[in-house]
This record gives sequence, structure tokens and C-alpha cells, in this order.
Amino acid sequence: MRNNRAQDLRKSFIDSLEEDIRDFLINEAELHTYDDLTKVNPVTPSTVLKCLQARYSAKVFYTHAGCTLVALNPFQPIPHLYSLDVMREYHAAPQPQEFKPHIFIVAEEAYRNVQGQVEPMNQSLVVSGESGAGKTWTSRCLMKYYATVAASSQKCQDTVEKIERRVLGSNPIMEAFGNACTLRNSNSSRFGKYIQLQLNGSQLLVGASVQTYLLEKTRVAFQAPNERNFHIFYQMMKGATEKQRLEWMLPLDQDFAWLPHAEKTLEGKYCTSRMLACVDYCSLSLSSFCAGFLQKTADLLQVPLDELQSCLTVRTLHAGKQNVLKPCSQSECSVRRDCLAKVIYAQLFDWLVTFINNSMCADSSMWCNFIGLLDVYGFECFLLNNLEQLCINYANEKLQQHFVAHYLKAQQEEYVTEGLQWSFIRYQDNQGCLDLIEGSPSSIFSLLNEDCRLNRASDAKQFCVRLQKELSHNASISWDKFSKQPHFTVAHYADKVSYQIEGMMEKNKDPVPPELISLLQNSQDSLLHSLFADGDHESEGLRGHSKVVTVVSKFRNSLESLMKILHSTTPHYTRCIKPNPDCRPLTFKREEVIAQLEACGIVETINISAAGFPIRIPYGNFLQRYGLITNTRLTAQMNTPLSPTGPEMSNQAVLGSAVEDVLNVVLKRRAPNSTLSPDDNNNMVHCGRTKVFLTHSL
Ligand code: AOV
Ligand code: MG
Repeated sequence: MRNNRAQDLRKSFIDSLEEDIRDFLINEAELHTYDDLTKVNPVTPSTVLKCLQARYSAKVFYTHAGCTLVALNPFQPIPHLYSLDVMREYHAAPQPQEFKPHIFIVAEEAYRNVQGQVEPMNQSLVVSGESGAGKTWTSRCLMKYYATVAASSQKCQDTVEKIERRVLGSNPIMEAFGNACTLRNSNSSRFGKYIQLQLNGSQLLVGASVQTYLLEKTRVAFQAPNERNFHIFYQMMKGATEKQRLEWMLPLDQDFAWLPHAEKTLEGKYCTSRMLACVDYCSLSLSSFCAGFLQKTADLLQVPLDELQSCLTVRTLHAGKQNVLKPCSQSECSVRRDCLAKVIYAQLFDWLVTFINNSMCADSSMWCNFIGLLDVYGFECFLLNNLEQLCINYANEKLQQHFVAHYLKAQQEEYVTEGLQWSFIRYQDNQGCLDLIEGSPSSIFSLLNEDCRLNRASDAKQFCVRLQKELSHNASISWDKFSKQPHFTVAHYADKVSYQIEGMMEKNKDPVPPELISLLQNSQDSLLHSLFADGDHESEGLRGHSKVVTVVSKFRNSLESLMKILHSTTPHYTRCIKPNPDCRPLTFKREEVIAQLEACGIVETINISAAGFPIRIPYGNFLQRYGLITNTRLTAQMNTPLSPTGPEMSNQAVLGSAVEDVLNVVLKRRAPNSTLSPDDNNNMVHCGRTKVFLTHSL
């Protein structure tokens, strides 16, 4: 009777092995208990999505994905998840990684790695994800963690306390000047930043430095419909005292064209007294300028009215040795006005960053290692995309390449430990796309720069033709036949994005009329004067054309140095996911999430796994379930813990051959003449040292 039952069972197992393996692997009721997405077997976009959804419903927001942490944005405060007690718990744990997935595990791992077992190693925490996904929030959380755990020593309480307050205090100031309300995020970062937290030999936080990347300064003079200018302007309008109002000439009842949607009050919390000191310098008041009050602007800028006026309305042409004055058209005047505001704001932002650095950076003798936090703008694709998006998406391509290289290394290590060959893994890297954007001799950037260098009359159609002639051999670029606008479409790792060419060359040149620079250099305002005094401002006239540093060259160089730093550190990746586009609490939209899993490379990561053996089952588990097929029963002795060396090796060999027997039966059934050959790389099955590795297609 028992024998018959066993035989029946055996038959049914063999008959339905394929589905059964899947059932065995994905138990939907338990999906939310998977702490690591790569352990959801088989790893497919659909199972990963189901797992994340199950966890989100269970209010579990963090999940590992191999060497990456996935963070789902709850869009509501989660009490106690980030309390000091929780920080201390993770910090004190002998094995924090055994706790529930949390951003503090990543933080703690980096903190412990800094000391290093052999030698100290700098760490980088790379936070990515689309706009509103929670990158800045996560970065703040990480900073608070280090400010807490790295300040725990009594000894240096004073200095650490001070520096910790400064480091944390720099956030609201930088966000006031660099963040704005966009359609996607009411506190969207419009610049990238990399903060290095400096630690001394006792692992204490002694200082920090911050590097910023490409502020979206066009926002000063132009906001897309329903978006806002940088927070700081609204904060000034709202927070200024009567005296300051008079001094800065801010009327109470004035609507400024560049400050739309002032009625939205979002960021009172950022108004700190520290920030107000910097706001003083905003008395260079861009805002009154935009209202067309030339006299007030001249007063605030502390420049002569007539000089300001002529700078904005008359262009100086160099004809041989003679200067010719040419009145500007109305639209040229507007361009100059916008340019003045943008150049002042950008300089002020850089000045602020330097100021913050000076106040929190420790002397190099004081610190020995750093933990770097990278919070950049995520991959963007709008209805209309221009140079800003190209730069942002290019930055994300660079980070993606770094991530893939790092992830592959981790994968490779597991295969090698298990005694499997690696060479059969083929994956798509994004070098082709990077070559298209920044490569030499010919790329989008090189052609843009050439245009700038030769000072060609920028015609979008001609530029488009040139791109087609020079770059159409690259598979990452294409053109939509039906589009009337000059454009090009880039197949990014995340998605295809069409960029309009109109305006792109001008944005790359980012010309500042020399008259404006000299006007500002002669300002009586000491700060404004100093912002422009050092003379390293590229402008059409001051330098030869060949020396003009374009926007893309500058951005490329700054990213190049960032990548150098990242490569010299141990990276830790956190991928933030925005579960719905409307920032609604606890709402999980499957299409939104899967699109982001694709965009931030989690699906790519999964594909890399799938290129190998996405299904990995420890021998013991495999036999427990499938031993019936060959009448093998798993004994307690066989199931003792395995280690790659030592006396247990023999158990492993016994297990391994029992597993092979099972697999042989299965394979025979599928193809009567085949046998298991573990060395054959094209096989669907590999027996590693401790695990069975299976492809999807078993
Ligand atoms: P981002 O930095 O990724 O966007 P933020 O970090 O500004 O996005 O997050 C957007 C909003 O989501 C925050 O203002 C919070 O209200 C909420 N949020 C994010 N993470 C959490 C969390 N763990 N718990 C509770 N609320 C959270 V951009 O800078 O636009 O790309 O350029
Ligand atoms: Mg942000």
C-alpha cells in the first residue's frame, strides 16, 4: 500500500516536475517573507514584482536584491522605523544582516567595512531611483545614522557634536537653494551631490565635504507649467522681516513672474536661522529684477543704472580692432536678462557649497577614511527632453555601468565558490550607448562641442544631418521618421528617450555676454564682486573660442572624477522605487514599479542572473523534495551542515551523487539518450559544490 502510494507520487512528480519546481519555489502565501529578491526562485520580473507587492502590503519597505537594497517609498511617516533605538540596535548587532532588511544594514555594513579586515577601505553609498522615489530622504537618513553612531564616543563629544550638527544642518540649506517643486516631487533635487563623511582612526565623524553636479539653473528664469522656482525664493518672500523686506525691496503684494505657485506652502520647515544668513546674500535680488524694475535691480546689484541698462540692451561686436555697438532685439534682451539671473544664481550656489565645505571639512590630518553618499537625479524622460535630460541620463548610464560591473563581480564570485565556470554568462553592457554619447572620435558630445568650438550658426536641422552622417552606425541612436522636429532618440539602458535638438547647442555653449561679467565684477557689493572677481568665467569675448569649456565637457569631467572616486571605494547600492506616480501613501501600482525595476537596473540584474542559473537549490532541500524520484531518502547524517572543506566533504559527495541520480532520471525521461554532464556549459543543469543550479528551461 505504502509502496503504491510512493510509486504514484513518484510518477506525478516526474510528470509535473517543471511546474512543480516553480510551485515549490514560489509559494505565494509566503512571498512577503523573502528578504532577498534573488532568492525568489525562479527570479523573473513577475515573481520579483509579486514579492515586492506582497511586502509592501505587509508594510515591509526594504528588500535585498543580492548586493543591492530595494527601498519602496511608503509616502507616509513610518513611526519607529528610523528611531534612535532602531539605529542603535542595528549598530550593536553582531550580525546586522540577519535583521530585517533596512537602510541601516547598508549603513552599518559600510561603517564596518571602512575599518577593513586587511586594510581600511573607503566606502560609497550610491542611492538611485526616479524623481520622488526617496533618494534624498534616504541620504538624509544615512547621514543621521552616521551622525548618531559615529558620535557615540564620549571622548570627542564636543567636536563631534558640533560637526554632526553642521553636517546635518547643511542639508536644509542646500535643499533650499537646490531643490524645487516639480510635477513629480514637491521637493525635487535639481542638482547632484556626493558627500564624503570623514572618519578618524577611531571611526568618529570629524568632518565632511560635499561635491555638487550640474545645477539646473535654467529653472531660475523658466519653470515648466505647474512647477516652481527654487524653494529659497518663496522662503524669502514668506520669512523676511519688515526690515529685510525694505532692504531687499520685496513688496508684500507683488506677484513675480518667476515665482509661480507661491500659494503652495511646502517648506516652512527649511527656514532655519542658519539659512537666513545666506539669504542675506540673495539680496542681490533676482526677484525684483524679473519684475522689470531696472532701478531697483541696479540698486540691489550695486551697479550703475546706465551700465546695467546698456549691458542688457546693447551688444558689443569686435570688428578687427574696433568695437561696434549693436542694439539688441527684444528677445535678445530677454536672453541677456535671463542669463544675468542664471549666472548670479549659479555662482551663488557654488559659493554656498564652498562656504559649507569650509565650515565642515576637517583638516586632512584629522581624518583617514570616508564614507561617500551619492544622491543624484534619477533617469528622466519627459514629453520634451533637451540637454539637461541628456546630461542627467548620461550620468545614470555611467552609474549603471559601474553597477553592472560590480554586480557581475559578485555573481562571478558565487559561481567560482561553487566550482562553476563563468565564461558562459553573456550580458548586455551599456558601453555602446556611452560611446554614442561621450566617445571619441565621434559622439553626440564631440559633435556638440565641435559646433561650439567652430562657433557655427546653430541650426538644428544641420546638426541633425551631421549626427546622422557621423553616428548612424551606432545601434543606440535612431530617428523617428514621423517626427517633424529635428531630434535624435537614444536607447538608454532604462528606456528610449527622444531629445529635441532645438536649443541644445546654445545650452551647451551657455554663453555669458562679456559685458555682463564685467558689470558684475565692478559691483560695489562685496560678495557679488568676489563671485566674479577671479575671472574664470567663460564668456564669448574674454577667451579664444577654442578654450571655451562647454557644459557637456565640464559635466563629463566632473563625472569622470566622480567615477574615479567610486572605483576607488567599495560601493553599496540602494535602489529607491516610487510605488505610484501621485505620491499617494501605501499605494502600489504594478506597471509603475516594474518600469522602475527596469529603469534602475534591477531587471537587468535579474537578466544577468537569468543568463546563468536563476534557480539554485541546496542539495539537501532538493533531495528532501525530489528524492522520491529515485527512492532516496534524506538522512539526518546526510543533511549535516556543509562546508566546502573538512570532513563534511564526503557528505556532500554523497548528496551530490544522489542529486545527480535524480536529475538523470528526469533528463532521461525528457530525452532518452542524454545523461547529466556537469562540465558541459550548455547544459541546463549544473551541480555545484553545495547547490543544484538550474536554468529556467528545465
Ligand atoms: P528623490 O530625491 O528621489 O527625488 P525624495 O527623497 O525627495 O525623492 O522623496 C520624495 C518624498 O517621499 C519625500 O519628501 C517624503 O515625503 C517621501 N519619502 C521618501 N522616502 C520615505 C520614507 N522612507 N518614509 C516616509 N516618506 C518617505 V528627485 O530629488 O525629485 O529625483 O530630483
Ligand atoms: Mg532628491
